[in-house]
Amino acid sequence: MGEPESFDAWSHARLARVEAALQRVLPAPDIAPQRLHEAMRYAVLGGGKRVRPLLAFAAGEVAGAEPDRVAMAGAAVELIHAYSLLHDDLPCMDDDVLRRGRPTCHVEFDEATALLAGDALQSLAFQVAAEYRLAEDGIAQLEMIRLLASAAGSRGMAGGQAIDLAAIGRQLSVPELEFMHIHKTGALIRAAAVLGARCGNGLDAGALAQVDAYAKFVGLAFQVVDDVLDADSSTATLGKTVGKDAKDGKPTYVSAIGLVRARELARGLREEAIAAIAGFGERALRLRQLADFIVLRKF
Ligand code: GRG
Repeated sequence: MGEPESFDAWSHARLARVEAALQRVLPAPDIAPQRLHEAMRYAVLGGGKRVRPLLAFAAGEVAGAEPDRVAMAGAAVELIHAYSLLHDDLPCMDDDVLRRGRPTCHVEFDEATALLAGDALQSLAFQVAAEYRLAEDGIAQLEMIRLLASAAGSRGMAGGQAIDLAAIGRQLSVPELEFMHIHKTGALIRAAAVLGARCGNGLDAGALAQVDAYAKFVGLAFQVVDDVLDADSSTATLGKTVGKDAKDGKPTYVSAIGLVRARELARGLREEAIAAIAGFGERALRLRQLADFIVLRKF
């Protein structure tokens, strides 16, 4: 066997598959109601790192999953992610005007359209998860849909957002920050990896738990790095308003422990993530590379 392709080549090929899946499932802009469909497409197709679908692909490789299935599972997760960013940017939440280097959806369209576009993206995610074959049998697929719903709901991402909103103006301890982010950002990242693994049928419960543990550490590392970048990067590089969390009185890892220790924390979480999947050997190459990408990223 020759050298594996570079991480860049691997991720470009998977990104192309996810974009194709998203293009396929999003309603065309000329279908009525046109403005709503245009807003949905604007929120989803305007860039983004697609970290969650890439995690699904990397975990899918451990489980021998078919790429077409993983692309649809990854697209479903990305639709939920796009809805969450869209609603997070609304005036009743973060009230932000810039996302992925462009005006946020409610600025480009209007608030009511943006709200509805988020609602419709969430519904579309579950439609996709139910409509396309993701697993060998219906029971396995039902469990995947349940997992996605639970990760997006009040015991997952939406719950984390509620904790986040309630924390404005308070400094949280590191365990409190961790609790918030395990829900707000971590739940969907974990779901992405586990769904990718479940698209294959090669992993038993113990191995799935290892993928989940990896994704829990990676999800936290992702958030710590997000806080570091928010304090130490530029609006031009990130394509979103930097320093906004501090300005809005939101607790962050940087405000809790400072930049240097936050960077150390991210590196430590990366090591824990990689240790969690040590048993998979070379099959976990892409999971290891993604952990590196998440911790070393500059945007
Ligand atoms: C509104 C129910 C509801 C939830 C919103 C995820 C979230 C909850 C809000 C996003 C706020 C935020 C900036 C969190 C920091 C981590 C994060 C999720 C960053 C954005 O994700 P990326 O970096 O974005 O993957 P791209 O644009 O690359 O897709």
